[in-house]
Amino acid sequence: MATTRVTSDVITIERHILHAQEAFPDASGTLTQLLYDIALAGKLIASRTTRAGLADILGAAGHENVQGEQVQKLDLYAQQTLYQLNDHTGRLAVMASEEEDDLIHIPKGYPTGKYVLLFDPLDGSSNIDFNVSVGTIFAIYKRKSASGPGTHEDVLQKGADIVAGGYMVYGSSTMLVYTAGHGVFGFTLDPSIGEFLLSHENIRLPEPPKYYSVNQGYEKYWTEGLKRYTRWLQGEEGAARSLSLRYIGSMVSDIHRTLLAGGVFYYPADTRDPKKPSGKLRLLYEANPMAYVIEQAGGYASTGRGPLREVEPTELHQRTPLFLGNRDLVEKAEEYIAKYDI
Ligand code: P6P
Repeated sequence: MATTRVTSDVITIERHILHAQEAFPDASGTLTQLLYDIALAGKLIASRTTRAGLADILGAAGHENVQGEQVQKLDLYAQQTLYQLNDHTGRLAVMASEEEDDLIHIPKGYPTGKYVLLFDPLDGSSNIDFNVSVGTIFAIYKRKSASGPGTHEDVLQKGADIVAGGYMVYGSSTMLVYTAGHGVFGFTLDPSIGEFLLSHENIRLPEPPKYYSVNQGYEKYWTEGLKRYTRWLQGEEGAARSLSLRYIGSMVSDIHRTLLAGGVFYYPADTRDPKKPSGKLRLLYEANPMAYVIEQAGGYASTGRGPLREVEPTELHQRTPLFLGNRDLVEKAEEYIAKYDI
């Protein structure tokens, strides 16, 4: 008797990754399992960011919950969740996080593996108290050292060498967006079954783009090139069209919208503070993975003076100016900066 497949259109992230792995006969499945672990971390973090008990997500509320635990700040919860799901699996040589000063080594007694995981466990967490979407950003590399505990060399790799990367965004719904170099795929969490289901197949930056996204409150600190570039985006300076401004102040949300609606997100060098000439955003675990997603979707990511993913990192938490989105918009930024800024 022919049976109707009731689940043929239900593609879980596990099923998608396994199918994608079939294209790599020599794949050991380790990267697949690592992506599963990250998706599980996303489910656990989402359960905290969306659950009704606001008191235990509004940071360290200074009281114990019903289990007698000291309520943790959500970003520390996210950090611990990603660490504890990955420290014992034997898939990683080393980790690094926005929350930790130095390398996060695999504990003694557990095997090390061939991958490196960099992450910002909860980007934008200062917004959580205002119910603004926040996100987790991750980047996966192959280790460069031969074996044993991972090294700084394993972590300080340029974005061009990334193996897989993406983000989870905890908003009106929870989404996981990732690429492993063969297109960008989006999965939306169905809380009723606890599964990420494929909702956005092979995402491409749309044309024409709709928005530009920058904190215009800092315009008084901008260089001439940046001011003229922004006026071009607004339709002056002989631009063919004008874009609307959207800025949430939560990088994952601003870039997720850029990916789906088209446009450009930029956080330029910060001339306000000579100690931060490279802007606010971090190269290794914020800019590079987001740049990889955008470029796999047909866009381009720049420091304003050249390809972002070609920057050779020298420090774990180094910052970088960042322009990413539709290629023509980002290249126009490079043109204005080259023409007007020394
Ligand atoms: P500003 C959030 O604090 C964050 O790290 C990113 O998520 C966001 O893009 C940026 O800072 C916002 O910074 O200076 O515009 O408030």
